[in-house]
Amino acid sequence: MTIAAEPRTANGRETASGKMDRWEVIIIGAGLSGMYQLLKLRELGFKVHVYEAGDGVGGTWYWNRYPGARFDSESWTYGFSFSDELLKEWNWTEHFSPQPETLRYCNFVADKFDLRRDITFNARVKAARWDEPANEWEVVFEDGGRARARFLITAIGPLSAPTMPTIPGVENFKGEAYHTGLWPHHPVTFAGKRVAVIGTGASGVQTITEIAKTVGHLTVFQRTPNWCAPLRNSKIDAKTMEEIKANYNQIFARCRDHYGCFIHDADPRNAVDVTDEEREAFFEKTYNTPGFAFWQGNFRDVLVDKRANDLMTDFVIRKIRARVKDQKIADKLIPTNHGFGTRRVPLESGYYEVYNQPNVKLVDLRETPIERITEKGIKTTDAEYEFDMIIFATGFDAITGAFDRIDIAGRGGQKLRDKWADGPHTYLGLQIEGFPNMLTLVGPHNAATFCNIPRCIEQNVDWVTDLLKYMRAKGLQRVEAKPDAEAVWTQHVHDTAARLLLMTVDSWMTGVNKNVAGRQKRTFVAYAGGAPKYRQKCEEVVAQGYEGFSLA
Ligand code: N01
Repeated sequence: MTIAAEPRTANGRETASGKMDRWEVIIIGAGLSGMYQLLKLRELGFKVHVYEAGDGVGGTWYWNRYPGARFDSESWTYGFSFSDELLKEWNWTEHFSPQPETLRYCNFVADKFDLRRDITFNARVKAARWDEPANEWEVVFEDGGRARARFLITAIGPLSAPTMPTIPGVENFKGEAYHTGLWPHHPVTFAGKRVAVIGTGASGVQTITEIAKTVGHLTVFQRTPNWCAPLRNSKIDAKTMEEIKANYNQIFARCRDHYGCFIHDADPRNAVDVTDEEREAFFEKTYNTPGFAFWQGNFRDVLVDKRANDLMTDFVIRKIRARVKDQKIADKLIPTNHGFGTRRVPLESGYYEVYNQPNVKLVDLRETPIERITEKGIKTTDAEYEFDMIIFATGFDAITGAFDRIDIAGRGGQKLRDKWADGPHTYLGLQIEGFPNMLTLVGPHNAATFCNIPRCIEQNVDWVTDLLKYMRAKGLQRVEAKPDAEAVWTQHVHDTAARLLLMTVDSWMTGVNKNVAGRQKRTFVAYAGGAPKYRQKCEEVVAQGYEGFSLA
């Protein structure tokens, strides 16, 4: 069994093996952050180049083309805000855009700003090494090609290192096998097939709901159930799109003020302070509002006060019970080890109803764990199942995983993966002591990982662009976080997360991935202080002459 995206053909510039390219700035990754960073630096006349592992732009939206993949941010809050022209020209057709439309958007941006001429595709970075005497980075590609630059900007995404389960025999299955995060480019059909899905995170929930519409028979292998909330997607007609365009300024201003840059403001009241009737009515209202309203726009105490969270959780239990006919199946679908919203909430469009279909079976791995994967299917402790296809919706080595997959060596040959062995240490989630001139867009400890991501990408990219502009103006060639600034920021990240209920449960947000050695201990890998506070801190650092950085 091989899981890999299609063999790829280049549509950009080729990396010739044995060749050495030279730039002022290298960006790794042509997802949204890499594309915008390229544009900003190119506008300022920097000699900048992007290297991308795939054969097209789009990052997450390039790789995650599994059935049912779509936004859970409102489309019109997700697009880039930096260009009025782009905002005017692009029309979203659904409030929560499906993956093919989002990938079209990424390509539209690349075409409009003629980005491809500065991107090399099919160039997976294998290693990056800081050359102290030369004061520059050398990057090595899988095909043996090399490139050098004064600055290295990682735009490699927080969820871009897919992980397979460490189940014995996983490589033996002879049927079709796909990972949601490496979905092939050719059409995949489900009609008449016996399909298994392992994993019930956001990718699993979307995939299961979509393929249940056409599948012959579906078996879902669930280890930990997740709390889901309804997405409530709908089409955007031409008139609504015009209204959205007329209101973009207000929409982005509202996102700017929100903790995670969504349009769902938390209610200023505490769930524990209102009457039962008021609380129930508000829960009902937000549950019926599209998007993350129920999670992000709920009472202000539901994610920090266990009593409030229990009330919210109880409401969702009643919803699940009402939607699933067989209460024994509902029991399995209701999480018991964490409260609502303390893990990333998958948004769904008929997920629970899938389990009312006669051709869908739920296997609870807490009762009957998988023993091994066989040539024909999956063997649990109580049964052996045969399948035509297995879909691995088993997630990612999140946030630090994509860094670990590149052999990054900084000053004195120190390996980044060694420095981060017990969790990341960063300054502002943008720079790392010992790794001069390397900037990490959407890196660990950065508010962007916990955000309606393009909103925070724009902040990250603008900040990095200003830094490079400042350095050029002052004739500076080297930037590196000071050890004490890094220690203080890292401690602040941990302190900020400590009060959150999400620190009480294992998930990718708390740095846990049972399929990856060394990822068993909880450590908060994003920044939980919220985007407005993060932005303020970044601005203060600049106002103080890049306080906390050594500039030389
Ligand atoms: O990954 P996950 P994901 N045996 O880690 C299970 C974003 N996203 O790809 O919880 C059996 O959430 C694992 O079980 P457990 C979003 O931020 C966004 O679904 O470890 N099961 C879990 O159920 C999201 O949070 C969108 O017990 C195994 C699942 O696999 C993030 O990406 C859409 C197993 C992994 O869930 C990651 O989501 C999709 C094993 N050995 C994703 N190993 C949008 O809507 C793992 N599992 C924009």
